[in-house]
Amino acid sequence: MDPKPNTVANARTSKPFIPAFLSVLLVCLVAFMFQILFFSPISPRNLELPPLSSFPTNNQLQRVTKLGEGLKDPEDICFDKEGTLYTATRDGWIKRMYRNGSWEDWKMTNSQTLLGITITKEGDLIACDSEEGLLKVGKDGIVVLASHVNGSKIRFADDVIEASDGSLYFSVASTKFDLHSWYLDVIEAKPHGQLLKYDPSSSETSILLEDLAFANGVALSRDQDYLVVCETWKFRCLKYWLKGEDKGKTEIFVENLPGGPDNIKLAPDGSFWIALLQLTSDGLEFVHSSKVSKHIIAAFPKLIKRVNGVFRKAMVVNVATDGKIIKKFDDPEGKVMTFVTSALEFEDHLYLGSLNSNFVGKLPLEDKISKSAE
Ligand SMILES: *[C@@H]1O[C@H](CO)[C@@H](O)[C@H](O)[C@H]1NC(C)=O
Ligand SMILES: *[C@@H]1O[C@H](CO)[C@@H](O)[C@H](O)[C@H]1NC(C)=O
Ligand SMILES: [Ca+2]
Repeated sequence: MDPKPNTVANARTSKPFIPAFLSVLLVCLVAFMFQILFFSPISPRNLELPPLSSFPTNNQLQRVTKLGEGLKDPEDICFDKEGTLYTATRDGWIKRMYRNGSWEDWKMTNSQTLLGITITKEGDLIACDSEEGLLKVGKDGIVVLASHVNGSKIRFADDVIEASDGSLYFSVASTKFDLHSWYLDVIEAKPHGQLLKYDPSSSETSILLEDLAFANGVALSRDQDYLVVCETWKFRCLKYWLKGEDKGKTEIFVENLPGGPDNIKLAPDGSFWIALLQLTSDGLEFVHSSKVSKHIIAAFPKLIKRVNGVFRKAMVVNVATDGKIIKKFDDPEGKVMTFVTSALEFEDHLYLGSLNSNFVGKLPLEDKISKSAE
């Protein structure tokens, strides 16, 4: 066989072959992009990320002890009057841990979409079900308290708190996206969140605030004169006045947080603990500056894991009533905990919930413990 004629033939055909190949590739690419843009589930907007935090990073969250290992993604925690800890897990159980450390499968809700929980004065547990709305779990079994507001189904209820008059204030993270595609709300960067109020005397639910940027944690101030609601992808929390001359008005409580605020809890001293999601990274900074990359990520959800830091780190902050950060605890490499969504102070310890851990974290607050020992 003589390879020469072949080589000549190849040389002859390769010339028109390359432009033809390229144009086919180009057509495919254009069709592909058209497909991605045309069928995109999002209509995105660019977003500026907050400046880098000057607060130094530490390893404090790596010191947690693990409670109830085997729990499935305990997003939130609360305590009742007896000091029993409750958490809702992804398998549908509300589980609880007695003071003596023993755990009990308390109630089966048959819901895989439970998020924020709180205990009422009456001793019932209220849970946000991101598909059903607001649930009451207690002596009477499981009751849906609120499933609709202003004629629309309540979607993606996220966190709830009870005021002393029995009103339940709760957040809707997004009226457009659901729990499983929460990151689409983040990369779309348009506000679809709400703050709602359930009035137990009329059983009515009303809208207090709309157009919130992924409304997440809600907490009441110690005097219940205002409520704080977190806007995750705006890296800030808002103060909504419940009493006084500013009643019904909203102002910024804290902004430029070093992460996206998830749940927020009132601390015994009147300050707040906020769990922060790692929604800043070089990758995300690029994504938030490019609508095309947002559409591509929406078409290939697996890409989000590459730029999304929530599965790689954990961070919580303690914020004073004037909005200043007092303390910050990190697990910067995600060695022990990642995706921490809740931080609750109880008897000189911080209890931590997470959407990517199989336990509740417990961290001694050394400064408080040494103070009470003095
Ligand atoms: C812990 O306390 C609960 C409730 O009082 C009780 O039912 C349980 O048996 C106790 N467990 C242990 C190991 O003492
Ligand atoms: C309630 O629904 C009505 C009719 O759909 C609408 O016009 C109104 O703006 C809604 N109110 C709020 C607070 O969203
Ligand atoms: Ca939450």
